[in-house]
Amino acid sequence: EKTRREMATKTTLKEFESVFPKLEEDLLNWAKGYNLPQQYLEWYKKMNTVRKRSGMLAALLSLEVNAVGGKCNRGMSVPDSVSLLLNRALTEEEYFQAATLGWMIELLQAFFLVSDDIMDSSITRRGKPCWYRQEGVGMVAINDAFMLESAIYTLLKKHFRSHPCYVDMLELFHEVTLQTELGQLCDLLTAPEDIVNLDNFSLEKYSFIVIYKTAYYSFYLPVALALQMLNIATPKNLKQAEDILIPMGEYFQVQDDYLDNFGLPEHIGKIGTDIMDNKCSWLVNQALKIATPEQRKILEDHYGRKDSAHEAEIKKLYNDMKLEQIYQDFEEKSVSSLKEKISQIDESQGLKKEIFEAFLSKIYKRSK
Ligand code: GPP
Ligand code: MG
Ligand code: MG
Ligand code: MG
Repeated sequence: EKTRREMATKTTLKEFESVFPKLEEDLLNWAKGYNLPQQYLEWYKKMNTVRKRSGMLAALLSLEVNAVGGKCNRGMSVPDSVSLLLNRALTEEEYFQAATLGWMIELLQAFFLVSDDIMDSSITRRGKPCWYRQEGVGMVAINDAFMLESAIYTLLKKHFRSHPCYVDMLELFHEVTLQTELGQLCDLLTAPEDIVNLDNFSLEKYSFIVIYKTAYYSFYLPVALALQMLNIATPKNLKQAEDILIPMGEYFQVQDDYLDNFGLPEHIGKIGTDIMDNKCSWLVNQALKIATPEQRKILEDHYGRKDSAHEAEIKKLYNDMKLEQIYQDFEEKSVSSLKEKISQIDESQGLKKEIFEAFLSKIYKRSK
């Protein structure tokens, strides 16, 4: 007899990616409907010659650029969650619907990352120059980001217009986008460019920032969409999901902050910028918590300066302060508290513990 896990087969990146060309075609047809000049459509067909410049196409390609090297964890978790909720493998039609919702999360993510890299003056993303730094792109990237966002609603309308939860899905995307923007606002306002004031940082602020800028769209959104797709979302099960996915998303962003300094660019595909960007990162908050007066002075003299010699002083301090060990202890504590929360889930509301276990096992001890 097959176990539940075998029946509820997990999607693969290849399978998930195979859905994208169909959605890309929908978006292209939509652009055609607006009489997008023929030359762009032809360029688009040629693909490799188009890389740059034209808004819609660059935006689509920027997604491809981002998606191909990406893990697609957020997107793939929609079909996986739907399958676990149904306790069986999906039909072709169900898989397509769930993967389409997953791709909409990937579009949202692409919209955020293209924008975030401009705001953070980042250098690389997924092992390549950030989109705004690619030749011929520049500030067209801002418009590309807007178009990536618009593509979500084009696809939602095309594929879910007559779904009973269409309005709920629409509202969910709008709300999660606003939540992410609020988190990003606080992230940026706690990191002014030329004023370093360490008193501005705190773990309370940190927690607000990361819950909003990361946890809602990365963790809550996929599960909420899976419930809505199956038309079984209720205020109660959405709240249950939120209560566990938000702390999990917080832990995920702590990992991101840790990897910004301690990760290898070859693994994480990006070069850390948090120290130079004066970010209210988990690491600087930990350092401030245990710093001696001398160590605090080092932080004051070198944090948040756009200069790699200053950055090196902070990196050295983080090593001296054994932040790596503090992080590992935090990771173990977080994971056991998350496991405890998962074990207490009341499955009578339609949720399955395995959904959350799947999320956790994908991120535990991640190095990228
Ligand atoms: C991750 O922060 C947060 C986001 C990508 C959300 C951006 C939100 C917008 C409204 C644009 P990060 O800067 O630490 O991510 P990374 O390390 O990947 O640059
Ligand atoms: Mg960033
Ligand atoms: Mg950022
Ligand atoms: Mg980061």
